[in-house]
Amino acid sequence: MIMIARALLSVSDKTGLVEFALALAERGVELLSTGGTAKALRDAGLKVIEVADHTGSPEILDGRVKTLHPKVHGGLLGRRDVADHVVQMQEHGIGNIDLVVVNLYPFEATVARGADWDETIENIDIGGPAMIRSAAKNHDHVTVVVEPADYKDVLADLSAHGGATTLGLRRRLAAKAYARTAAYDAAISGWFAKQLDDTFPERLSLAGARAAMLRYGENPHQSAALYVTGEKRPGVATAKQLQGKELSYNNLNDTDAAFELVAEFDPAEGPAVVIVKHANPCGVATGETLLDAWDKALMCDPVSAFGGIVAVNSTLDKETAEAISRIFTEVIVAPEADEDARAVLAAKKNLRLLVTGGLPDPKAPGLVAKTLAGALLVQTRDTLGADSARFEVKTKRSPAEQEIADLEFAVKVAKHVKSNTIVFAKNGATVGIGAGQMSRVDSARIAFRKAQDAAKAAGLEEPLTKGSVAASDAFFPFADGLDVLVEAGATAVAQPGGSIRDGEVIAAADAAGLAMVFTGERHFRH
Ligand code: 93A
Repeated sequence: MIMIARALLSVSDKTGLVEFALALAERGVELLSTGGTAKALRDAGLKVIEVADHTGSPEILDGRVKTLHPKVHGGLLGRRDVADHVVQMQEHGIGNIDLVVVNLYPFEATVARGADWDETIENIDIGGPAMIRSAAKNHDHVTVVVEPADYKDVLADLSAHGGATTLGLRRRLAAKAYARTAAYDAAISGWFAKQLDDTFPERLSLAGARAAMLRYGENPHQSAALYVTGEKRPGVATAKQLQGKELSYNNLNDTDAAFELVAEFDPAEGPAVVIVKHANPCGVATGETLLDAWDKALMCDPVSAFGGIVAVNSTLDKETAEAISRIFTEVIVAPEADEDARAVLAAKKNLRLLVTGGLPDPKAPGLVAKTLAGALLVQTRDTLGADSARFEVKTKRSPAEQEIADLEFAVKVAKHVKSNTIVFAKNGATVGIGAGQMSRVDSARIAFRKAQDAAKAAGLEEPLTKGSVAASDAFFPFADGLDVLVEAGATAVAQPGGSIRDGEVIAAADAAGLAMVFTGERHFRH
């Protein structure tokens, strides 16, 4: 049991400080403290010893050196169960410090309010992180607290254990302490990178920086950072931002989704365009020209394309840039953008233009991760590409040549749509996308309904799905999903197969005169 006899408090955020210190003092804990913290405690009537008096060294250099002293760090790092440490500490007059309560100079807040260079530098805390790291290393003996939210847990532990803390709590707080110093240093390195790299004027430069703080996460009340893995893969993390506002968390996520999908289309086989909203494509097309591909992609779902992310697989040209800039677009990402395209987009101050210098290889191995409560779920990237050579025809009718090409296209897109996925495609363009539903039949209905809406908006009589093909990311558990595809006017379907009701589904396709192929390859994306 480690009884808390001496605590060192040095905090910038003084929330809850007095109440916490009072509770410690009532337990007979001796309080050491730095200038401002000591004053706050003394003003509240508490008895405090200044660290300067404890060490015999005054705070110097405008407070830059307050706690950087062997009497502080020896008191934090000395092991109480190693005889040699105990002897050395006695020799040097170093007393144990059992509890450290530190929160750091508000570097992030200083940057956020737009402080100048000198003030920002002055807000880099040195002594605070040093104490946090010393105490956390020696958590076998020392308790470290880095934010007011943890005061109550420490007091509860002390009450429950007669003035001592448990190893479990000390370990948890140590882990949190290193997470705090890591995030703090990430914020500092991100700020430096932004200052030094003038090719990324509006955004934190990522080259050389391990992490960049983002303005906020998926929502404004969440904080966020971008950690660069260093993988040499053209994409958002290594892109050059040529113009526009700082990329948000959602922009980064959606732009990545768009670019990874467009990279499935080899530029040697022709231009391709992807429009993404909320990480799902709402229009994907190949075309004779990039402009042609854009027009076809936009046609799929012009309502959702508003405020979207556009990815192209080849050099962005003037005509396409003009067409894209006619609708509100958040981000354009391209391997390259020519001078004319750049000039066109320069007029759209807020639009972010990213150039990546190339396309990622969709077949390159790699890892993807997501978090669970208390765990990290990691898997290899889905590198399986669509290939009609692997299609197995299951129906009486075989798909025609154009149908096969469109089925391959639809499977490529389906891989990048959140499950359950139904993708209708025709002549190298999506004409209806149903994403992210809990039942496959609902995804089919949504894709069909969107195709009806798009046709209406374009003044066409028939839904765009009439005469199209469809791909499903996973097998049809029942024939009901297939019935919707028939109703929508699809003539051919690709799906992995593997359901115990495959027979019923094939029979329904035959009854409607559809051609159906099994890919044998599932592309769940949850
Ligand atoms: O300037 S420092 O990096 N040098 C130090 O030796 C030092 N020791 C504690 N900043 C230092 N601190 C920080 O001072 C703490 O992390 C805390 O944020 C702040 C508390 O100062 P005060 O008690 O004077 O308000």
